[in-house]
Amino acid sequence: MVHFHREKFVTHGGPDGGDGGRGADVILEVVPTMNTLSVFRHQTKYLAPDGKKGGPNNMSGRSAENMVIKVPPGTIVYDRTADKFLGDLIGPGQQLLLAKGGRGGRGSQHFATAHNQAPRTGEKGEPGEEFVIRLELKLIADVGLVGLPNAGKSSFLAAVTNANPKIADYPFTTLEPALGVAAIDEDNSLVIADIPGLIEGAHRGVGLGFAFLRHVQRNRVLIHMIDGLAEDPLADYTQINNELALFDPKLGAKSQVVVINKIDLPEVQELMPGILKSFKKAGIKVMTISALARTNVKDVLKKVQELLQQAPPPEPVEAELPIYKPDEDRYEFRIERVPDGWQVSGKGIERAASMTFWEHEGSVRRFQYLMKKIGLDNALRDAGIEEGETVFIGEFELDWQD
Ligand SMILES: Nc1nc2c(ncn2[C@@H]2O[C@H](COP(=O)(O)OP(=O)(O)OP(=O)(O)O)[C@@H](O)[C@H]2O)c(=O)[nH]1
Ligand SMILES: [Mg+2]
Repeated sequence: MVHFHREKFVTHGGPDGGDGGRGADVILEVVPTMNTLSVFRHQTKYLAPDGKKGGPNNMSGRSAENMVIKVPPGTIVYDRTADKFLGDLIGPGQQLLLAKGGRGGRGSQHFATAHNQAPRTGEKGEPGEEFVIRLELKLIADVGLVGLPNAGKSSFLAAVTNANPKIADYPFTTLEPALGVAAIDEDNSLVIADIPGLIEGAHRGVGLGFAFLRHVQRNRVLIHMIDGLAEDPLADYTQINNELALFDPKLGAKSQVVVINKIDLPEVQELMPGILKSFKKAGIKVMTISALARTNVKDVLKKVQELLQQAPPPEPVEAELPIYKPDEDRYEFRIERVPDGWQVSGKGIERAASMTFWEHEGSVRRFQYLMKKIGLDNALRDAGIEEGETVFIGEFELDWQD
């Protein structure tokens, strides 16, 4: 605000225009109860409010309240335009500062000097930041269900959790990873991810393998489900483990509960002694269950819990949150000859132009001073600018008077 102090009996009050309030920051925050990004289908644009204007009597405007956008745990944030990773949001309450609100413009109170006691100048608020972002969700489940298609992974999830996945007698029934929550007791529950069936070549992306294996990276313990009806269960087991290890050695090293399913079927019961023998020979401990009849399923959860207690905590896939730093070359600029004048571009100078009140002489003088200080003046002269030509800076047009 540009304002002069006015009081009865005070003839010449000093400048007393207050500062503007700062604009709101846009912040992403993890809310543990969310588990999809579906809200962003409906709302795709978020505009944080401006700060309030400054008032007379040096009254600063109120800063705007920050805008907090809720996201589920496991959200990965990219700057879409630059295709740059911005952050990985995992823990409850974790925040990522996306766009900083602009600083409020300084009011006229700041512009009085020994020479100019009555400055008719103020400053506009700093422009805020604007971003196009891309959000990706990596499900965070402590436990992942892996195995070949049709092994009975979704049936197991349905047996032990509140989830209601599609189950069918053909491979590739599950097309997208999904979560279920298994209640262990009053205080404890396990989040289990049903991963679509993995096939040979999954580590190279076959059968959408990349998309699925990325989810498995976040799991701390795996339930490896094997179809008791398979021709060679041990070969199936080896194949899945190969795919895991080829995609990421750390995946291959995760603890597993190996489970042979469908023991309710008489054929499987007949095959079982042979199956158990082959696994024992290979030194692999297995559990046997029926997801359909819910036989032994609770024992699997108990074993999983035991392993979870020993498993390392989940590690973020990308290491750290980025830290916002001021641009080092804020006032770098470029000059270009254009048909009707000279185009000056540069983030800092464009920002300064947008913060200038062109109708106030003092504000314009400040801008001119900046042009001189960063060498833009001389650069334009060197480039051959002539009296009366137009200089374009951002959306502004200035007349060049030497
Ligand atoms: N008899 C019997 N059939 C089962 C059992 N578990 C699963 N099935 C059957 O096996 C078939 C595949 O089960 P799903 O749970 O869909 O298998 P999945 O591993 O999720 O399969 P994909 O999603 O395709 O990878 C279905 O017809 C199930 O009814 C079981 O314990 N006993
Ligand atoms: Mg399934």
